Amino acid sequence: MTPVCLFPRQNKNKLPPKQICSVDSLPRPTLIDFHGVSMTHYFTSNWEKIQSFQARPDDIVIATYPKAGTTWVSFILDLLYFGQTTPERQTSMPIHIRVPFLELDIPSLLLSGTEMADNLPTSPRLIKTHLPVQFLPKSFWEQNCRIVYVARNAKDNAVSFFHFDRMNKVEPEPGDWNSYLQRFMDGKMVFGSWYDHVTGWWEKKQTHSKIHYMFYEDLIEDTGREIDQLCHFLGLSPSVEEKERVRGGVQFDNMKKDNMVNYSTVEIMDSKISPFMRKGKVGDWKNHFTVAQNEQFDEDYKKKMKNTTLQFRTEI
Ligand code: PPS
Repeated sequence: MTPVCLFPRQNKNKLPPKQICSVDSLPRPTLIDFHGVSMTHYFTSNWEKIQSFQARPDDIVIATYPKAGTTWVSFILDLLYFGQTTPERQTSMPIHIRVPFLELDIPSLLLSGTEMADNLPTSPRLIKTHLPVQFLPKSFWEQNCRIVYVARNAKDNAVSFFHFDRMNKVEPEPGDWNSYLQRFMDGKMVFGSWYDHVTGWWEKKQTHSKIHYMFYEDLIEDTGREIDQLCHFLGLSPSVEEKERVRGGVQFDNMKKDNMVNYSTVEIMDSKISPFMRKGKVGDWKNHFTVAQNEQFDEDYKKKMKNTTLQFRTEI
């Protein structure tokens, strides 16, 4: 069996890779019903440690439904905080090590997300999660941590998730697009229903001032404006030049060719099937939805979203 390295060799202060088995020996997981939310065991097997995770007041949580722009915002935050002080991070440390994925637990392949977060040497610590709001470890609320939530319109989110599930060997088999879209509408996806996720965090934001709720479509429309608003929320005041450097660095084409943020070093993902940095557009759903699928989706969407003030743009 060939050992597989999820991470390139690292320097001191960076966590060592853990490599016990080959990715190919891991079967694709099946969905389980976990307290009413569809999940796979890769995100629930470490549940006690996740729930008892000790947050620090300056931790920053990047919370999203999968494929909403997590990596984009993670990279923006990483550059804002550490781009100038420790530029070597950008060339030697993949983004999933800089910003650990709290609930990820594949013991035979890598350190758990909680271990990686516990060992982060940075201040603040940037921590990624896809957990629905009701599952966020209570310590983050107790410590009154800042939370950046990113949401993306349902149609593009579903398309991006479909291609991700095709290429990611630790996701459930996606099946064909038509059945996948039906599962998306039924909430039978890893991390559950998109509708519950985005509205659950939206409702929480109405009473919790430490949540900054962002939209992928706004980031596409005007990345600089969104960086300004993020800085305001975080209490950061970078120079105009620094903000411009961040804005330029996080453009899709730059991230796509940057091995430290494009997940090409992560062997559970097969970028020959579909690259992680796939299209990065608003409206790609039009290349996937048939007219009938679109009508059915819109009708169902209206029912599911009728009680929320949350609005999305499916084109800009
Ligand atoms: S994950 O696996 O949940 O962390 O994925 P996530 O990072 O949330 O989402 C991946 C999608 O975000 C797109 N992306 C970007 N779009 C535009 N500009 C930039 N800089 C950018 N960075 C990431 C990425 O291409 C995925 O979307 P699709 O539609 O599949 O291309």
